[in-house]
Amino acid sequence: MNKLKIALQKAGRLHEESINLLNACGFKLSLDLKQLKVSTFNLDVFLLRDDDIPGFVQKGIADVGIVGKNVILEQEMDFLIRDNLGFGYCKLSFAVPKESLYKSVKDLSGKCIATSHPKILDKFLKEHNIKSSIHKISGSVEIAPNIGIADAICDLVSSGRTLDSNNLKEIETIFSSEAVFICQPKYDILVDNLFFRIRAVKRARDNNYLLFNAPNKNLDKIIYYLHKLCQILHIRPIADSAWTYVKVIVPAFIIWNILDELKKNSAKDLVVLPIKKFV
Ligand code: PRT
Ligand code: ZN
Repeated sequence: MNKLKIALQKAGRLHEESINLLNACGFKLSLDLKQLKVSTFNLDVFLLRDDDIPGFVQKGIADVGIVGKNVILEQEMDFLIRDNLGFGYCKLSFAVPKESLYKSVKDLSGKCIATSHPKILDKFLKEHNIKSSIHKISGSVEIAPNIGIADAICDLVSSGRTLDSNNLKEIETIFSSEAVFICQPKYDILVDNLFFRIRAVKRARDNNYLLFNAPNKNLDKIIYYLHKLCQILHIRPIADSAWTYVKVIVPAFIIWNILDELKKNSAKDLVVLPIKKFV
């Protein structure tokens, strides 16, 4: 049987969530993978530096990979991206010393910007007709203004704590990044099957299952409200009562707004359940 070959980050910010996602898709991988290649009966996993993942997929050494969108854009391999994965969120932003007067990237014309993403930065500056010099650094970019080798930085930010502790402030964002699923534009049945499972897991994570009893006097109003936001699965009047039993699938990010609205309309016995898979 052909095995699916997948490239994942060996260690670092995307490692754990990548393994968790694959396990939710039915694979059985340990979180404590020590080797650089791990095989199960249906999978070969290559554990790599994240920067090497796009090249492995582009050359066909791996069928699929999970890597930050920022890495793909920096390596100009956007054609490999199939889907966003909903973790590893960050943004590529410009930051300057807190006391500096630079308010936007336009103010950085003629200045030096340190970055670990020189290609993305160069493209952005050209598109905005800004002439700055680029100082490439592979890591610890935030140190650059403090030691006098750059006026500003262009780097990944998530919580903003690293900027703050290096006396820097964010002034503009180029783009938002997250982990992406990559493969060649033409893919076989094994990849298609994994892609199908990933979508089912993502869809399940993005939604909740909500059950409740609605008072008949407010039922029309409640259903009208839910209709615009959710997928309604089931509406069943409860015999000899003034209540109707309702089951819906609700986007997780608005669950509290929906619960508030249902409470306002005197719904009771509201139960929210996680979904394991949603196909
Ligand atoms: O060893 P390897 O080459 O595989 O790993 P790496 O060191 O290149 O990458 P790693 O593990 O740091 O990040 C992997 C991916 O996670 C990145 O390519 C991004 O897609 C994503 N990601 C999400 C981040 C961050 N958040 C992040 N905050 N990558 C880096 N950072 C760094 C940032 O560069 C800065 O130094 O964290 C610092 C800022 O964090 P906050 O929380 O203080 O803002
Ligand atoms: Zn890296």
